[in-house]
Amino acid sequence: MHTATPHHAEHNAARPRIDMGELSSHAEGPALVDAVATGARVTLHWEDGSQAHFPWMWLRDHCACPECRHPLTRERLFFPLNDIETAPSAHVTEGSLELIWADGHMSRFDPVWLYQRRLEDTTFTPAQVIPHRQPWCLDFTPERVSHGDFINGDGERQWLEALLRDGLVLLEDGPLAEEEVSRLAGRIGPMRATNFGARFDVRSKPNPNNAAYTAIGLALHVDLPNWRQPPDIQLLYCLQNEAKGGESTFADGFTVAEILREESPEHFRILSETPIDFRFQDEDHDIAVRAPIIELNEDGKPLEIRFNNWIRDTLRLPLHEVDAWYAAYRHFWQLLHDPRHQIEFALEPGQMIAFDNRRVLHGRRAFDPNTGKRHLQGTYLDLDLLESRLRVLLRQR
Ligand SMILES: O=C(O)CCC(=O)C(=O)O
Ligand SMILES: [Fe+2]
Ligand SMILES: [Zn+2]
Repeated sequence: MHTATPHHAEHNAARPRIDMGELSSHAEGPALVDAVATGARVTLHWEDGSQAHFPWMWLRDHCACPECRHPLTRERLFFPLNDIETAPSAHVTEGSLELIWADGHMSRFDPVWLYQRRLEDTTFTPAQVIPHRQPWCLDFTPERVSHGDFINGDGERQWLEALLRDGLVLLEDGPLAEEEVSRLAGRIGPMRATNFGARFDVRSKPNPNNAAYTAIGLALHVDLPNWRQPPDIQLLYCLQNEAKGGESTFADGFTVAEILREESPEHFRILSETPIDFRFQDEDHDIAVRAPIIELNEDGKPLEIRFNNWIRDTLRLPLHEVDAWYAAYRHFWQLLHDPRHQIEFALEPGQMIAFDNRRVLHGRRAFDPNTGKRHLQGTYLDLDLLESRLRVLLRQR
């Protein structure tokens, strides 16, 4: 984009906010050679021989002048509420498309910006920097990023990409400092607060309101599936782990759901089509939702796993569905806890595990609080903020 003349850059500098980082590094593209007005649209021709049509209404809506897009917030100010009754005059001026509308308003468009947005080319998506989710293979081990690299080097980007791709990433060699988890989370965005607070301590407590705050072993689970919107990302920072036991376990819920589908399409169907109740209650709260254990997206792929046996509520199903539901649940449970689908390791003090709580299940072995202390500090983050942080980091390169 910065191949534009100064005059051009001035007029077309403000363009949709999502493009700011992306386009500055993809400045090259064919020159615009011709603009031919035909009815309710214009046909543009580029020097590489390609052509594309743009409706007048679309162009008017995307005008990036300071009247149509706020020069500081970069947000759209124009409302597309009136149809375009009179076609504007259209010219290629100093390489850009210049339109003068019936009311005298002028719009200028960068040729490469338009080229990348040819409406005939439906492959254009602005967010290619976000890695695709990759299912775990049988010998999956989490990527490790050192705390020092995260703070001072390229480690934060590597950490974000691994977390988005694998749903699990290990940070290591961090300080044994209270609240380090909050400081790390703060780089990404505000912590997602729940009924357990924004930042919680995981250790054996005298009057626990949650299985995590005891010393018992925790079978694989996701946190807070009793919320309509469970937390996306969980961070657990290890400060002490001297007690005997207490190893962490993880499984990729999406991968195991696919294995369930292969082994028993009927069990998969039951768990993905049958909503059940989840509910947490203590002195101050009663948070409940009804949803299936495996939620699918519109392509039939797993989108969210709700698996947490402690806060599964009374099973409220028609009598004839009950036995089949338990058989399906047992099957999924066994596959998740199959050592081939699970990874296990002890967190060391100074390590932080981060995982996608709506995809990857976590658990821990029982520990014996008489043999030493075990203390983790945890918090949650929103996936939107992770993706945002990655886009911003890549924009600065
Ligand atoms: O103690 C652990 O390792 C995990 C506890 C847990 O499940 C949690 O904090 O959500
Ligand atoms: Fe948990
Ligand atoms: Zn304008």
